[in-house]
Amino acid sequence: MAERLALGADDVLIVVDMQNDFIRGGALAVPGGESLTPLVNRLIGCFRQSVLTQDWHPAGHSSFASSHPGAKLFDRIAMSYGEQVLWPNHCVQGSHGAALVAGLDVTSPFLILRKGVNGRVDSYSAFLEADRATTTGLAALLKARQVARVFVCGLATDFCVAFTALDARAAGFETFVVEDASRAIDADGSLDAAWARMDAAGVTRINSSALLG
Ligand code: VGL
Ligand code: ZN
Repeated sequence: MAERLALGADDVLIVVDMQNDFIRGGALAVPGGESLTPLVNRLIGCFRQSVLTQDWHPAGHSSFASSHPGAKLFDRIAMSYGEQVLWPNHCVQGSHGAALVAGLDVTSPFLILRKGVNGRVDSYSAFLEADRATTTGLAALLKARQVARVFVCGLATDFCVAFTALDARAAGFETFVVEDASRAIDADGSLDAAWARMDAAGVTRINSSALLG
């Protein structure tokens, strides 16, 4: 059995993008996403500090295939900041799809961080936008709150969870991804690639049993 991790005041849970568009019936449904909420709520209950993120794009966002005439869904195109996957329209600010899923514990987390709000730059990560320069301020906020260890779960393992975990690690936090409390899009080998990057960066892969017993 895996080692049990004791949690303390310097630990934070980041729950990534548990939003209607990423579950069954949503614009960019992640397989199994709708089944995660009870487990995620149990995890939130284990942490003294937790943060929710919300993908929050203006209409016509540059990550939407519909914003690029002639482009197809899931094409990869070159943007000023690097490669961008073109997604279906999703998580448009104020829409039902952008709302946090029903039943998610939105009471305990001290922060709901909205990201991807710049119409021209995507932001998978809760820490840095895709230009790799614009910060959301989250690293500084967590450091000011004495956070040492960051645990990440939610949607999707291979995109927003992975980028958030990689940036947490790069910001100097000991970082864990709770695998069974996350679900992946897994297109074109993206899940294997994401785990390879996380392993190489020193992000630790755990299951919720390490936290819940
Ligand atoms: C996400 C693709 C586009 C995610 C967000 O939450 O993983 N993926 N926007
Ligand atoms: Zn998005």
